[in-house]
Parts: sequence; C-alpha cells; structure tokens
Amino acid sequence: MLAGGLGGSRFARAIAEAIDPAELTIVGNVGDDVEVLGLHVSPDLDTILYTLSGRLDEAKGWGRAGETWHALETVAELDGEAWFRLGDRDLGLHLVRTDALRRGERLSAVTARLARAFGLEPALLPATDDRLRTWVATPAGDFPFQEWFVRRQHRDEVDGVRFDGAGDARPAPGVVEAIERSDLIAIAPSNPFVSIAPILAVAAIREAIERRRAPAVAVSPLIGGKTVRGPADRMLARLAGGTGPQHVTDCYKGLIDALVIDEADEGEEAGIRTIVTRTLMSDAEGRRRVAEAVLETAGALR
Ligand code: FO1
Repeated sequence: MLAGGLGGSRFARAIAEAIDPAELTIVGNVGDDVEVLGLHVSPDLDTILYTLSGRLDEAKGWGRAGETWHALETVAELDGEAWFRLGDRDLGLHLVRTDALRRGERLSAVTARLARAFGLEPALLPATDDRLRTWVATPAGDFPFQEWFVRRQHRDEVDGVRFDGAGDARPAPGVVEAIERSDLIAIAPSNPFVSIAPILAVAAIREAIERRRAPAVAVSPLIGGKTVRGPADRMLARLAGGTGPQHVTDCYKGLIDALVIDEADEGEEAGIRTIVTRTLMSDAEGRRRVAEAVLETAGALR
C-alpha cells in the first residue's frame, strides 16, 4: 500500500482488519517531513503509527490522543518555534527518532523499531531513507510543505509541486521487494499531489509499479467531488482540471488497473474500471466496505 497521512492510515487500518495484517506492507510518504526545534518529524509515518496502535487523536486527525502541551507552552513563552504544534507525548517519539538518526540509523530502521515497540503488525516503510522534501509553488511564493500546510493553513492556491531530493532518492530497503512480491498494490485515498506523488517521485518505486504483475487499485479521495479533509479537491480542480474520478485516474496514469469511487461520484467518467461503494471510513463498517471493494476488485483482475 502507498499511503499518506490520515486517509492513508484509515485505509491501512481497513486493510489490516480485512486480511492477515502481517501480510500488509505500507509505504509511507516522507515529503511532509520537517525539522522543528532540532527534531525530525515524520507526520505521515506517525499518523500511521498512531492510528494502527490506537494512539491517534481521532478528532484532530494527527498527533496523539490524551495529549498535553506543557513543553510547547514553554517554547511559546520563550519565543521558540511554536507554529508546528508538538505535544508532550508526541515529542517523546521525535526525541527517540532524532537521536537515532543522529547516530546514523536509517529512517527505515528507526521506523521499524518504533512500529515494533507500538505493536504494529503490518510492515511500515518510508518511501526512502534519503532526504526528499515536498515544496509547493503558490502565487505568494514557494513554500516547504509544512510552511504552506500548517503555518499558512494551506490558504494559498497551488500552482505546482516539486520534490526536492527525489532525483537522487533511492527506495528504502524492502520497498521495491514488497511491490514485486505483492499480489495487490493499493493506493490509499490520500492527496494524489502531496501524499502519493512524493512516493512515486522515487523513480525506482514508480518503475516497480509500472512493471507490476499484480493488479493495482486506487481509492479515490473524493466524495461527491469533495475531500473529507484537506486541500486535495482544490488541488485537483486547479492542477488536474476538475474534481471527478477521471481527474484522479489521470494522476495515476499507467499505475492503476481500477479505481474505487464513492456512490456520490457514480456515473461520472473515470477512464478506467471503477467499483462503486461508500468510501467514508469513519467506522468499522465503513472500513470493511472499502477493504472489501479493493480486495474483491483485485481478485477479479487477477
Ligand atoms: N497539523 C496542523 O494543522 N497543525 C499542527 O500544528 C500540526 C502539528 C503536527 C505535529 C506532528 C504531526 O505528526 C503532525 C502534525 N500536523 C499538524 C499534521 C500534519 O501537518 C499534516 O496533517 C500532514 O503532514 C498532512 O498529511
């Protein structure tokens, strides 16, 4: 599975509940990674870690449940960098990760350790251990992803996206192997431009999916042409020319064999085989429906 943050983690949970979770490998986006207060934060990997271990703050959709903010209050009092809100519990993870990276451990190795410690059964791999960072071009200038997303609350329209470092980035150990051995490649209902594209920007990952033997199925992040949360609908409208299934398919040219869409988008042109279901994954029933649609489609394509 290729996955971004919230949509990715909900979808990962859906699939992990529907199959033997040990058979699932999640390849997570690292384009959103950011250094804050000297700490390396990997928001998408952490949203997946917290979701699959029952630690996510479900209301916010990021960070930890039962969070407190004492450290951040001190940071603000001292005029430190407090725009990117790191809670006390969350900070503990960033301290351990950053310490490990400084000692020379690779992001994939630290991530595997964190996943094991939190009791995750699926494998969680960053797309790459190399530095890859998403930048967005807007009418107000170019911004690193989190500057635009959090600090500017993604208010600026996006004219383009680039992935610094992607040209030299190698897939993290196990990523290409997982794609080659898989019997299903699934793309989560994450933002195609800033969650999935940074993963596909690693050439060897894209190539492994292009030459796949297994079926590849994406879940559209749109429900009635809108996203549940986040700017993917605005970005699709501006960068892909619309917010229908076809515009999602266009983001994954040559990479998918089918698209799961919501009932609200039924009947719209998709340019590829579609499966219609209710795609909202707000409860166990919703997760079951989406997982079933994806797994049945893959079965039918095989
Ligand atoms: N999102 C916000 O809107 N505001 C924040 O202050 C914020 C802090 C934050 C800290 C740790 C973390 O793992 C995620 C955090 N997020 C925050 C979410 C994150 O910026 C985005 O949701 C993802 O990068 C997009 O997938």
